[in-house]
Amino acid sequence: MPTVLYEVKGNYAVMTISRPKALNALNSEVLNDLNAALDAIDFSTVWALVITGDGAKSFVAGADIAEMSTLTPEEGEAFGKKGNDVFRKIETLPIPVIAAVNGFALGGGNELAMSCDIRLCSDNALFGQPEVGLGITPGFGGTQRLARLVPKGIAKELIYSAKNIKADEAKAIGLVNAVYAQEELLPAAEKLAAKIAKQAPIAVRACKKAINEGLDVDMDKAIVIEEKLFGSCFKTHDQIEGMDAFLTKRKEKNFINA
Ligand code: DAK
Repeated sequence: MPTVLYEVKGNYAVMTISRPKALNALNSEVLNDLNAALDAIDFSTVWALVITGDGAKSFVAGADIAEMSTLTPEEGEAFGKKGNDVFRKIETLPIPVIAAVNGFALGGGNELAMSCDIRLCSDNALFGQPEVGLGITPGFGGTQRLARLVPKGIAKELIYSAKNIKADEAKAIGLVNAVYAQEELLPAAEKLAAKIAKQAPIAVRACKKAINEGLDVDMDKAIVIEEKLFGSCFKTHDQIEGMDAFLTKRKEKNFINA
């Protein structure tokens, strides 16, 4: 049985981490399945992705503690690299990725959510980086992404104290965009994915690249990144279609990702 399920719904898709007996904790098998599922996405037709966890209790309860407990330093580094490579793949995926956080997002679970572009959560969600309580540091980018997503002092407090926070606090610090009742979460995430997938995909992808790459450099360089991506949109089918629809007052647009 694959531990990652994948369903295409029109121009967006839903990927579900499914290892319910361990609250969807990330072992090597899940990381390998996630990597393979990401590699199999057909970006010519899938224009946005939702990632969620199986069940109503847990998004991902972290990296698998049983698997990690016996690792040597070398094996620990290799395990960290496997997770980091997959999470970086999500972060740099050409299309927007929405995390629908349906419960526990602890350790590697919070790190997975933070690799996505946008986070929505259920009202029973719980976020945290409990690693220091296990005698390790966050290993899938937690120290880096949390400190970039929320104020640095808050990131440090959460990481140093292994404190968990509930959905409303996650919203208050900007870790998630919105909180929903459990049964409303996936529909809301899918509605957002569908709305994104209605826009011109080449433009949406260029925006993701501009934001991600621009934030890593100073403003002078960042503006040039935007200029080049802006320029690359012109004379594409989707730019001509989008502007023609506006100028001819036409509601329906036929974007083709070219
Ligand atoms: N790993 C393995 N199994 C887990 C798990 C996890 N992270 N979380 C839950 N499970 C398993 C439990 O062992 C239990 O299995 P059985 O005993 O039934 O066989 C089953 O899921 C149900 O869990 P509970 O019975 O504990 O359920 P509760 O509702 O009572 O509690 C809980 C839910 C999420 C509060 C609790 O399970 C919990 O505290 N889980 C651990 C959460 C956690 O500490 N997560 C962070 C893991 S550390 C690195 C690479 C990566 C990382 C670090 C470094 N490098 C290479 C440097 C990442 C680290 C982490 O993510």
